[in-house]
Amino acid sequence: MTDLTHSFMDFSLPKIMAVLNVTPDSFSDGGTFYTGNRQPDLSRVLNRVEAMLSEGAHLIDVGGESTRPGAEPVTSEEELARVLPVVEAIASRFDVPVSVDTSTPSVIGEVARAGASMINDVRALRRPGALAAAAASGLPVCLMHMLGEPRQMQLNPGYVDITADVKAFLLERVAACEAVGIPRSRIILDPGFGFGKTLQHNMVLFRSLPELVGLGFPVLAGVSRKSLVGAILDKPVEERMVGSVALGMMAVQRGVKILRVHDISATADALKILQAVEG
Ligand code: 8Y4
Repeated sequence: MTDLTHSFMDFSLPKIMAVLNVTPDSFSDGGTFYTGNRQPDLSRVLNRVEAMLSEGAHLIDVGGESTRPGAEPVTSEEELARVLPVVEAIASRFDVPVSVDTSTPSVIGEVARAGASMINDVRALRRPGALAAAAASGLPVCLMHMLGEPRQMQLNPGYVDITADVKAFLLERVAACEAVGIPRSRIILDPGFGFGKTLQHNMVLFRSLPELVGLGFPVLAGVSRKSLVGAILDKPVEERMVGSVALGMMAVQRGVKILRVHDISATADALKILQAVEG
């Protein structure tokens, strides 16, 4: 484990994970780094990363697969072509941990070699070969709860008890990790807001964040610009910053240690206020 990985697993203060989408069809952050075809424009990516760091990002989450509802799957070759050059470029030029939003075993292996510091898997290492690849990488992993697959996850999500179901799912994935030699000290948990959940499910799950935190793992949460914010405010994605930051601070007050966000400087300011008051 590198020093970078070590310092990044120190959660005495909450951390800002900044979203860096390298998909040609990303809708949530407006910007695309694609000019021509297959590969993102690296100089533009690096400029964006520099800005993210100056705004207060602690961790950059690079994603090459669109996980928005209804999105078509990409091949592992395509995903690798999007993500690997970006991870290499960031890791070699900046002293910031890079997390990679991927479920693909070959991508896990390649980005680990390229200097990534964490694997962020919305499928919680359920793809065949993903557990073994993550174990071999030696990297920390974020295990996220999702009901079904992005293509159909919002069609008719149903739970017996959303909080109990999410906890049981995550604990089963923790056990699967431990069985392949990924130690508990390398595991981060995430309830997966918006992934196969109605507004009502998201709200109940949000209120039970302290219970999830009580499992003893660092908890990551992504609420930034999501439909739960939009549904509460009745606002489109480009008008959800304030609501996202407000909900993010409430998550931190409930024990969340990593916030996955689009609006970095606004989140950094809000966290400073929170810390100044709470000491
Ligand atoms: C507007 C903006 C509407 C963004 C929807 C979205 C999470 C995640 C995503 C999360 C972890 C997204 C990759 C979905 N969300 N990883 N990834 N936790 N660990 N949707 O909540 O941002 S992508």
